[in-house]
Amino acid sequence: PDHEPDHGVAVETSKPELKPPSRYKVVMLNDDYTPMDFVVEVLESFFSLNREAATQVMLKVHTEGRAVCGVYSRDIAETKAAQVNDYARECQHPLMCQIEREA
Ligand code: TYC
Repeated sequence: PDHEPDHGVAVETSKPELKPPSRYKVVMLNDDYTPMDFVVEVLESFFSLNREAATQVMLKVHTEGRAVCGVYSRDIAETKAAQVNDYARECQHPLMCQIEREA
């Protein structure tokens, strides 16, 4: 015969997804009011940075206006930015994070 008979085994026929999912940067923005030690504490607790790395990121935001805190899947990046913004507001600081799709 030209081809084997159908034995009823299900075969995946959908088109394979070839592109990997986009990654998103969580970017922290400078402001004039949030205390430096609060920013360091936030970077340590929400982005798993040690004191030294958190201090470096905080100083980069302070001097350059913004810095990347981490790069994640879209869901994780959105959640981290929202958690930081909610926590900062709870503590009555204007500290802000936003997310940006990686180039
Ligand atoms: N610029 C703030 C100050 O002088 C410190 C600061 C750093 C605020 C980083 C926000 O994301 C920030 N107290």
